[in-house]
Amino acid sequence: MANYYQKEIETASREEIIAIQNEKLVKQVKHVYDNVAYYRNLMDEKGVKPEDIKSIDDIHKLPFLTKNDLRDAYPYGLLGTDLDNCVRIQSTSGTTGRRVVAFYTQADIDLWEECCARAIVAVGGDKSDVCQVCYGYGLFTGGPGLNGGSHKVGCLTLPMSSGNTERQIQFMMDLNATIICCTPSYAAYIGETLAEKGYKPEDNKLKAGIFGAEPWTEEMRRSIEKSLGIKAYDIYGLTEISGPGVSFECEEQTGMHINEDHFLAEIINPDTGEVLPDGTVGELVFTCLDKEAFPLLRYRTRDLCVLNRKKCSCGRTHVKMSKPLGRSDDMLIIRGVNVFPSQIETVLLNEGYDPNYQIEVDRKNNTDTLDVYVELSNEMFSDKVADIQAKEAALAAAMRTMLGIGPKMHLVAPKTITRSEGKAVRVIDRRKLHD
Ligand code: DLL
Repeated sequence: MANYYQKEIETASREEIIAIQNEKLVKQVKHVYDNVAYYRNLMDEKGVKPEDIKSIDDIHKLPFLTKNDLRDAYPYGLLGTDLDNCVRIQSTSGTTGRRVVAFYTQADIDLWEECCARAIVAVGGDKSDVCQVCYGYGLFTGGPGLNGGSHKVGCLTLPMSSGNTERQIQFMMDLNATIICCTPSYAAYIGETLAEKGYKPEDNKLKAGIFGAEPWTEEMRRSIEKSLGIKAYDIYGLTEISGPGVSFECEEQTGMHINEDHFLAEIINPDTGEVLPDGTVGELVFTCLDKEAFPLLRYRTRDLCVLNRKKCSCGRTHVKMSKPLGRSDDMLIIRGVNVFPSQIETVLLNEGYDPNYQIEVDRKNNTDTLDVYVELSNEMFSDKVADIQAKEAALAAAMRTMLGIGPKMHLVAPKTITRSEGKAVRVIDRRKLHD
């Protein structure tokens, strides 16, 4: 039997959800037009007035916001309220250009933490649980978001932050953690470290993990579930829209319910901006229906995914999004072929390798090169060159079938690829350095 944190809204009928969205959108557009000069200018340029937005059917009339707008408006240009009313900032881990800084009022924090609480209850969490949060704390939204959600549910919260894996394991075992929240790559690393210490998956008390903040495949899900002896659930979010909990997986594990009472989702063609029907792959766009301090309208996430409104067996009625299939900006174009890092991960895990790999793209003599470094486990390791070469050739062939191009495979010794405690860096694109 499914449990809900806010049953009424999580299982509301489509008509009820649309009525809520209509009412909130009309109010929100007015709020933004009156308070955010940057967006008012965009609306004026497009010739749209708040009165033109009477329901969610009119949403396509509004201008989009992109990450460039956030950079242009940095830091205060998209504030929807007086700075005095704000109680928090969070920020993205952006490595290039200006960081994105998002502001929150207390009401914004409450709404965000409630979304995270919904996610925790959806994986079976309640006040009897011990919830170990090993997403980073600080400017990154992962730690603070899940921490707040865990409090709201009433779990005993272990605010571990990321890193110090020895201590993570000691607390997990000594304090009987039942739910763990971290990036999937860190979960894989914790699983690997537990095994090295001689623990079997059944030795820990964990029952569920809430993993997100980076792309991960179904194969990775199965591998983590096996190594930790848990059910692994996906959670999605982005700083600009609040943080983790914009959407979350339920017991069905077939996509993430978007918290539609707060975030209105659209899928668009990333090249033309045209709105696409449900079931089509495109770029996810969010409108914050009731955030006060950072009320982004039609924000283009650059995440590519599919929306699905099929009835869910958990009883939740909110639309589900697929795992992001990649970001429109992290798709690699190699010799003209579109390659997503997730396809490489799928092949590796299907072929029995651990999820420790790195992808290197470069351009030599005007030709793109794709090299994939994959770590061998102790069991797979061999000191016979012929063995390794045969494995590399088999992997390259499997990659060619999946990707349409054959990368150069490099099998490397155990423990030579750096482990990640937060978001894993899977791709190094050296072409960018030459450009
Ligand atoms: O990563 C928020 C978060 C924290 C989500 C903890 C889940 C758990 P940002 O650092 O702003 O925020 O990065 C947002 O990360 O646009 C996606 O490209 C990617 N992302 C987030 N969750 C997932 C996921 C946080 N479950 C960007 N699967 C987003 C794939 C994800 N990619």
